[in-house]
Amino acid sequence: MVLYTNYISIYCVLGMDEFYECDDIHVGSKYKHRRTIIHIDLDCFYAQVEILKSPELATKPIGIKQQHYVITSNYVAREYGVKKCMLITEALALCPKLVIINGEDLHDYRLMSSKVTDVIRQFSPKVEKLGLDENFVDISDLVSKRYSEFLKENEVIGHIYLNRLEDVCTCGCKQRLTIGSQIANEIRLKIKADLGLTSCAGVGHNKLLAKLVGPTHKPNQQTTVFPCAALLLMSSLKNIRAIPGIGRKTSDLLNDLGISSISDAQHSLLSTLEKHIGKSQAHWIKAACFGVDDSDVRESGKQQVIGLEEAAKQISSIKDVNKRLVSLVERGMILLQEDGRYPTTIRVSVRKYCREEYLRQRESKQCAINPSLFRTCTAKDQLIDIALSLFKKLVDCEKPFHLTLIGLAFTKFQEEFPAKNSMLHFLKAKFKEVPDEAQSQMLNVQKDDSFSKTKTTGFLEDTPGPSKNPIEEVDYTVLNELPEDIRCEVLSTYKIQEKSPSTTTLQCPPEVDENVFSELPHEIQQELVNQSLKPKTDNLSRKTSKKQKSILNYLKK
Ligand code: DCP
Ligand code: MG
Ligand code: MG
Repeated sequence: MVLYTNYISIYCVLGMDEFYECDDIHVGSKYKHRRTIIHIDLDCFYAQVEILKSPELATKPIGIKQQHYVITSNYVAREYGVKKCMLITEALALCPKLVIINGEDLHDYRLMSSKVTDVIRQFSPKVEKLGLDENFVDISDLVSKRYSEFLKENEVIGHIYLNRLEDVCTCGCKQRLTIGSQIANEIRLKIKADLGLTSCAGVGHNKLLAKLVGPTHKPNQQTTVFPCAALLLMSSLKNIRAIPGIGRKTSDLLNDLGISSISDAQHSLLSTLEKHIGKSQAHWIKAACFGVDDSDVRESGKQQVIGLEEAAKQISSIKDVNKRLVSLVERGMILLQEDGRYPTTIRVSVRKYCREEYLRQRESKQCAINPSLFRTCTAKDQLIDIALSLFKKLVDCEKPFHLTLIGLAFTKFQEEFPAKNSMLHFLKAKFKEVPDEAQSQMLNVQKDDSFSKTKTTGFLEDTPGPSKNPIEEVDYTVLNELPEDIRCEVLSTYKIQEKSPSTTTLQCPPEVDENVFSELPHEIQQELVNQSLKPKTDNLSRKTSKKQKSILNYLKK
């Protein structure tokens, strides 16, 4: 078996083309050191937001509470030993003057969080939001632009991890990361100037190293790790769980194999890891232990989940559950209104009490909801009913129960309310037999990773929501008999296009199968004919035409 120090010497000799030889695997990166990534984490985030609202608090020790815990505190309070997730009673014993502020309403934190992400996006569009106070930003393109102007005397801004900056590698990573440190400083200054918040940054050639190096100097500081110190940074971690992405479940499995430190994992046999935690996870962990991480900064769009939770010591009566679900639905509806999109799925989660902490896992049930529900004045009541029925699938209310958390989440959003006869709606119905993945590609639906991990049993999963939706019920014969003004109102309310009573036979486009074409509704036939005939004129129409053609392609012979 090769000792850890040998890896360093392998690295030093190989420089840019580094790879690490384990017993049975070469760990290397396809990107090598070409990328420059910054991880930004705001200092005592919730506390800073509260101080912005009440500046007189700045010099006082403050703690933000949720339930019975201080979930964060400012750095004045940290001087007294007040830490995150400490019981309020403990915190007050350490710091009797601690000002406690309720942090259960996340509204202001969410708002500030998106403002911070917007500031970071001004430097690069490749920004991935992580929770409320962290962002990764891939600034490789910006660094390339500045690379040609790089002067020898340019210096790293902030700390250099372990002051290690040897000229071993000739790929240009030293210059790139130096420029990266300058950009990190600019971003942090801009966040401070525009929003009044201080932050910490980590700069590295991959996400893992950037995230791990950031907290080595806190608060309001930044640190850059150069490739020559990557292995030292990894080895500084006390436990394998310190690698972001390794949770309790995986670390328990690894512990069972006798792996608890980074060094243990570096020296473990890949085949053994694969057998116990799966191939992809095994490769990822093995690489991560050597500071290798090829994961991309995934641009965050809007939130994929809008969720809220209520944690408590004991929730054990249906009355209490009802009260909490009502509050969750009310708060959730406010967030949805602010977001502006329509969810098509609702999820209820619970955490059942268990003496063994590691067994206290969340369980959830979800079902589809028809977005039209949000246009009715009974939306709140309907959502409460649905949430309660999902809850009853999770917990047998006939028997005594003890929960420590109830959560409600809305997911699978759509920007607009779909009209019954839209192309998308029609194709969605038609695609029922097409496998999920193919559908996503055709309809350009983004997959929600966090969602796929949810434990579901299929309850109501395929129910398309309340069936008595007025839009679904529109009958064109009835519609055409309505007085003109009422018909127009119905049509405009539901964005339905008027169906001509005398539909002329349309010529099937050459690329579409005649049999399929003849089965389509007239308005969709018309749309396909239009698409087929549409000339490409400008950029905009080229874009649209590309999207439409994908539907046309699907129906091609
Ligand atoms: N938070 C929470 N529950 C926790 C931990 C944190 O709700 N168990 C909230 C409060 C924090 C915010 O998330 O302000 C960000 O978490 P961080 O871990 O980044 O902590 P802070 O930003 O508060 O402090 P630091 O300066 O250490 O980053
Ligand atoms: Mg933070
Ligand atoms: Mg954080």
